[in-house]
Amino acid sequence: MPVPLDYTRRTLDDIRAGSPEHVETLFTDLRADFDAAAAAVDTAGAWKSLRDAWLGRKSGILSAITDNWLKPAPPELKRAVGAALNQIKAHVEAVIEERRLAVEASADQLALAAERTDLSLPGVARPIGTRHILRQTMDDFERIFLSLGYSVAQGPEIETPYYNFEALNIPETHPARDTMDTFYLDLPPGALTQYLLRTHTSPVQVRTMEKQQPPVRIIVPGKVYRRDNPDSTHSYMFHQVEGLAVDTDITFCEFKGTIEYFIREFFGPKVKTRFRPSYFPFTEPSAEVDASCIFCDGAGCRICKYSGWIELFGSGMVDPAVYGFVNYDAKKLCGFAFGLGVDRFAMLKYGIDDIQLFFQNDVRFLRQFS
Ligand code: 2NL
Repeated sequence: MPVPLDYTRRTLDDIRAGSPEHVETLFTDLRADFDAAAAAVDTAGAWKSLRDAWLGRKSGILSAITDNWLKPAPPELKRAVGAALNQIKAHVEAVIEERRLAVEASADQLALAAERTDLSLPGVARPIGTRHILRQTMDDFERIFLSLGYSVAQGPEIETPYYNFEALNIPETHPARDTMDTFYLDLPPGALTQYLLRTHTSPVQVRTMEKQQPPVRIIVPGKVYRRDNPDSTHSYMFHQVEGLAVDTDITFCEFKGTIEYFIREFFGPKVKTRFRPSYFPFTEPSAEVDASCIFCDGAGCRICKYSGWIELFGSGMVDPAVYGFVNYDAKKLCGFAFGLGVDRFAMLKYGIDDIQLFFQNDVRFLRQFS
């Protein structure tokens, strides 16, 4: 804000020629000019310009007025000009300080407004995942068997024919090799061993028995693979839990009691169990385990094909031939084993009619089991 030189020159003449009243008018006009300029100040930059324009030592308006009005004033007006100058100086200094506080306060207000968090805004709803229903089902199996003193064992999904078949008493010519249509891996040139994707989790039990002397009580949850055409009850990858108990004094009674306890823990206390004779190469005797239909309580319905029973899984007393492969003494040891489809159990328990739903990962399906 440059000093209005014209104004000071004109007023200098006015002061030389004027009366005390005239001096008062000049200072009133000057004050009005300042007040208008001060009122317009709304930023830190404008405030600095105002201060420099009016209070600057060398080129400020008040310095100019001291030089141009007070010094050359005739003796009879010097007192009036001096008093008026002191007054306006005090006024200018006070108002400039006042404006500084006001500008700083409004800058603070702006900064605060920009930083303000609106606590009434709704939060961002983040979708929360759930454990997959198959994982939940396997966790249930693990909980039940851990409570009976079993441990959880795991092993490779890529296996050799020895662990997947031979050691389970399924020789090369055995028809069971065909029924469990197997994925064989391409042989690298010069490879001596054939590899395959395990068709059941039994090889993990074999590996456990190789490493550990009885007593053995384990369950083995995991993925298994079979060359099935996908439909609502088949998938080339599904989940199994197998169980194995081997000790010196295990009876068929412990076997039945364990299975019945497990079925009731899983499906509820009302469910009845029945054992039907069956055949597996790795158990003798073998039994198919049925449960009374959980949909009709055994009365007969479409799901159980009006039989009142639902086939659940296979089981049996471990065939002594299996012990031979793991250097267990078949004369002193006894045990039982079972193998069940986790996917099938989950479908029955939660009324799911298509196994493919487990693997499509549609959150509308998955989040129903949170
Ligand atoms: C089924 C039912 C079964 C076993 C798996 C097993 C494992 C060892 C020894 C003896 Cl190491 N048995 N597992 C026993 C009975 C049934 O699975 O439907 N499998 C084809």
